[in-house]
Amino acid sequence: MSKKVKDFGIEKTLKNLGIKDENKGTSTGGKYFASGKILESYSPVDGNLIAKVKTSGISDYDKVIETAEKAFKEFRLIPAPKRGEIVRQLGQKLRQYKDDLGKLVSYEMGKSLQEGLGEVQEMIDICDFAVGVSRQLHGYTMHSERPGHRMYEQYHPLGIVGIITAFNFPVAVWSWNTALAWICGNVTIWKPSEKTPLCAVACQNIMNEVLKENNLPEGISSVMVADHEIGQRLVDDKRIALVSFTGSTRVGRMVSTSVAQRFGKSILELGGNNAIIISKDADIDMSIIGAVFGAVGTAGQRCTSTRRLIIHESVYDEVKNRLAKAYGQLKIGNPLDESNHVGPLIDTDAVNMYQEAIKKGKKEGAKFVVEGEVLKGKGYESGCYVKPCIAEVQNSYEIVQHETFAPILYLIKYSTLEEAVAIQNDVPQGLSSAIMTQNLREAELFLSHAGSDCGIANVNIGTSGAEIGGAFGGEKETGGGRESGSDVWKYYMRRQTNTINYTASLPLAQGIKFDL
Ligand code: UN1
Repeated sequence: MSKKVKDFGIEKTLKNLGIKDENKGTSTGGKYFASGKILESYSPVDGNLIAKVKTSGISDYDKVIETAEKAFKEFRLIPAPKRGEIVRQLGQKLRQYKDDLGKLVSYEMGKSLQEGLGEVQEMIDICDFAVGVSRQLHGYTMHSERPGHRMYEQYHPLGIVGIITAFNFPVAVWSWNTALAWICGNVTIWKPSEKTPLCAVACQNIMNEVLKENNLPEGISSVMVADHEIGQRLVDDKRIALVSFTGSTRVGRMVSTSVAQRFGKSILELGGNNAIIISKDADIDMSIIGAVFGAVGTAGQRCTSTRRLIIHESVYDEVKNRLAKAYGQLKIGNPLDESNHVGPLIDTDAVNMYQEAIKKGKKEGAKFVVEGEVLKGKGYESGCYVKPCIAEVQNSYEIVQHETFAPILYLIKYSTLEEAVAIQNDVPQGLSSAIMTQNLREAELFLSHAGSDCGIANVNIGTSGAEIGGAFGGEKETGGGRESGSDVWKYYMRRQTNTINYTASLPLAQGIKFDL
């Protein structure tokens, strides 16, 4: 381990989280096992090898599924509020491990320490939320058309829930899915991103403590650090009742098709192409902060990152100049050093995509207000640090229609609000959107059926940083799924309608006569 790693106390963090130099990548709640190839996790922060993980092979996969199937039969018998108690204990453990887990997220993924800690806070919040929901898994009761009959709906657990997550939220997205899946009586199998395997092992270690302390059987919470072949197996496997997938629209399309082929259920949380409309009536100070955080937070690698600013012509130059000034003050560097605003991209492939997008944009006519650049020299040895950039574009450019996971912000000018809304909606994706305005008419129009077509629409808030209490997800090529708050638990259960006759006769519905 390099000196640099020691400087930020990473060695101690890894130890506290139970991460060794060499780890095995499969656990069903107890001892780890693995028969696949070795995966090395390098930090984008300094390019150092953090640790190795032996991945799950096919035989491990079968063992995980069989253990999960067995565990489900037991776990579904535990009353929902008691399952909530398990989730409550996970929330407590996460409070205890918050500093270490937040730091590991920052070091393995590259987001700022503040954002790493924020991600763990989202995990704690969803646990608290799920504990409450565990006492509220309710259905409707209806009046039957027949006398002496009662009708109602109830919800039952699905079985095994497969969770496939992306590198950019390497711990929180697992917890959104798993906390709800568990209170609903399901068991979960997690296939994390191969880019952030240690975050997954750390979470499983924390959950394993909870399972052990409660004498619960193996198979309720499993992790498989594995490649895409195992991922595909999970997607195709009839025994997996629900697949929750977070990732690109390209892969999501394949996942959704495969799951639909076997009539499985899926929750898709795919790409975004999120815009903030900055109106003539916007508070400009607030708009600048919202736009800059939205665009450069997590180095532009959130699915909710702000990619487009649609700015009214009367304030366009002012906003452009102030953004350029703000970008000039951004400090880019080690995300564990809290004086830096922007950390690295996840890897050099992401850097290449950033460069490609800039090149493509220029070819299409983008005019760069703040130029992009790959940073070199001291502190940037990993090769993953880039300069956030800003370009003036037309919304119709192919590159603007595309989600590039990097800090590239596009500026587009508008003159009427109807035009701004049309531009905002004129992309294939539909995750998050926002308007900055102090004008009630504009705000309400933006939120109306004639306004934003996204799953998330905010007023005087940026596009990222959603709270867990609301349903999270988006329309169109974002996939239509919803995760975390509100009544999203219903996605993790199957609905059953029950009609009970408590009379001595058997009247048929719709008044049909059938006498023998
Ligand atoms: C994601 O980028 O996949 O709203 C999730 C946000 C976070 C979650 C983002 N709460 O930005």
